[in-house]
Amino acid sequence: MREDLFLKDFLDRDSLKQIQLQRLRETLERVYANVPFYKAAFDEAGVKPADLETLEDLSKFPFTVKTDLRDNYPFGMFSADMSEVVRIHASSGTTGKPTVVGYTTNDISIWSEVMVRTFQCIGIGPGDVVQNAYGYGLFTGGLGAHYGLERLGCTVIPMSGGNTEKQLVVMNDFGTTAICCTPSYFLYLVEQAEKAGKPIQETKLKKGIFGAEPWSTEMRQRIEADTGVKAFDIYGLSEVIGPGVSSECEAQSGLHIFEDHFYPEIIDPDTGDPKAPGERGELVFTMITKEALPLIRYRTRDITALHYDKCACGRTIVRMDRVSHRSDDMLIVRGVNLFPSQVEEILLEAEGTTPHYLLVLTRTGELDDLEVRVEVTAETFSDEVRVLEALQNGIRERMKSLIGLSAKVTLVEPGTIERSVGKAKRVLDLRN
Ligand code: DLL
Repeated sequence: MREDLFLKDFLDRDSLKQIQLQRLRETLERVYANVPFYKAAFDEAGVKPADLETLEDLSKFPFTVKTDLRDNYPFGMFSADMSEVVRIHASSGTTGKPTVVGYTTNDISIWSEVMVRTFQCIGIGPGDVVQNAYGYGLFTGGLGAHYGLERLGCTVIPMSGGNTEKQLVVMNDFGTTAICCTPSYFLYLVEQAEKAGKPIQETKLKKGIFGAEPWSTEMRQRIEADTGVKAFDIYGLSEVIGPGVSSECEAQSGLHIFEDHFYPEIIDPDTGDPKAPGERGELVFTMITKEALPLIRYRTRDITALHYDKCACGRTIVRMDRVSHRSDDMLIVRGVNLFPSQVEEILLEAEGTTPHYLLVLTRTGELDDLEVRVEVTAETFSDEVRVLEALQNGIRERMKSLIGLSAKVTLVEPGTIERSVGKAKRVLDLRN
């Protein structure tokens, strides 16, 4: 029997706010009673759960940051007894201990609900054969998408990440109609499919459910133009639930946040002050229905803006702009602030490049050097030196005029930059 979870995306905003307020109150009570960290943090800020009379009052409560989870490693922030925790996931991060998250039975049910709503946004349902190439394991991508797909009634192929040859065999033989993976892994699949003589265009694949890493509008255009696969952006993070926090719909004008479960705010990342709708800033979430790990005002570090007007698809839930970068992704090169996404846009606007690139940072004495390595297509690579030089100069000049930075641009042979099966690595910082 099909569930009408769908309707939850179309509530009138006043009813939605009532639901949010009620759930927010219950959550504040829950963490104050169960989590020593929150008892101490609220007491120190001089606030009690009962002080929340309106949604705006949430700004009186303290933020939670990633290091709070690390300091209370592994289960110190949990709000449920371990006997009620039925699942653990973790995100590795680049340094130190992983961030550990937990779920009760009810949390798992909410997670599959928001994943169902994600796939409904994208227009996937029973009859679709979905190849799930997000990693299964401690990473939330694989199992998160899996439970949603099953609950929705799709045919799910639990591939996990990697094993590229087999992915392509399965895609052809099982008639995959939609694929879940990171956009960078999809690019790799496209490339390998071509090499194997059976391009993606010749398969039944129609839709890609891409997320877990930043990717630009230019990247989407390339994917759609080159493969005919419609590329949808889905967003989430382990600390909030995993994938299923927000998703694009078929109108593709921002990602709908499932805000009856995850209450969003935008703040100024430097001062912590709230920002108005439409203004860009750091995205902050309070999980208002989770039991095992409801975090209060969790700072994601992801930069975006919120839009409350009704979407062309009719959904009333708030939309966020696609996340092009995190506040902690920023590189400072010779005093110039730079996000890898800015370079990606410049590279993909140029004719003859591929979406495979790497930024390499080195230091000579006190001076930073930036090298932009980008793969070019096989046809471009075999072009005359004059053509290659023109491409190189063009990119260098765009970098200089748009970002204000002189960079060395190196055009490299197709297939020479390392591919990833999960999140892509775009920066190699050798400065320290
Ligand atoms: O990446 C959960 C996920 C799995 C989302 C599958 C979508 C699909 P974490 O490993 O905890 O969780 O990483 C979360 O990845 O704070 C963002 O910085 C980034 N991120 C996730 N989705 C997107 C996206 C999963 N669509 C961190 N666009 C987040 C840009 C994204 N960045």
